[in-house]
Amino acid sequence: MLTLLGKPTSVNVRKVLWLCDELALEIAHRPMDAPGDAQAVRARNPNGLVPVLIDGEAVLWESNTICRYLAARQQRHDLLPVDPLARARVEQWMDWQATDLNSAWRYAFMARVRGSAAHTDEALIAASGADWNRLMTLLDAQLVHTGAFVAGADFTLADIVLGLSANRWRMTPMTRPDLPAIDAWVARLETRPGYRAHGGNGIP
Ligand SMILES: N[C@@H](CCC(=O)N[C@@H](CS)C(=O)NCC(=O)O)C(=O)O
Repeated sequence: MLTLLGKPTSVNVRKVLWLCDELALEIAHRPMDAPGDAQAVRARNPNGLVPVLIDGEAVLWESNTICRYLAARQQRHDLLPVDPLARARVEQWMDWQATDLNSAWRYAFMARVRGSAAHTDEALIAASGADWNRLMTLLDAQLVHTGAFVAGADFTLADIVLGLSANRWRMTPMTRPDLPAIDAWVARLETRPGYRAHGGNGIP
């Protein structure tokens, strides 16, 4: 039995929940919001962060790694191709999401959505928002290029990890450019029950 630890508001936890839906994989989800749960997470992930996946004796953390593991475990080569180049095209966008894109949005999101007292510098909020918009514009151009999904004609893990990011971007109160290819792609994602349940589910 698989168990996933992590609060359902976390984009990183929701990636895994959406993927489990795509894989028709049963998973026990523990939100870890009770007293003492933080210690239980830290005991399994030295970073103290979620998601954490437990598969029998095995414990894994890092959301994109968990997604790669589950897709490979279920031999879903449509989501994570075996061909080295096709796989790299999926992974480059997953890595871009985890590094460049995540670094860009954090300050603006913490300020505008979480109302964090540690993120009140208006110049930094503006800079974060501008960088976030710049990178989403770059993703829009990629979607114009593929005409379908992030890594090409087919739906892959890259669409799951970036679908969550796009939902967050669209739900954060800030100035955004019109990006029609992203809108069209999100409409394609909305046809998938897993996206509706865990991605565009009203939570930024
Ligand atoms: N790079 C990590 C980031 C994990 C992360 O930042 N998780 C957040 C939730 S999205 C977290 O655990 N925050 C602390 C908390 O919820 O207590 C991943 O992709 O799994």
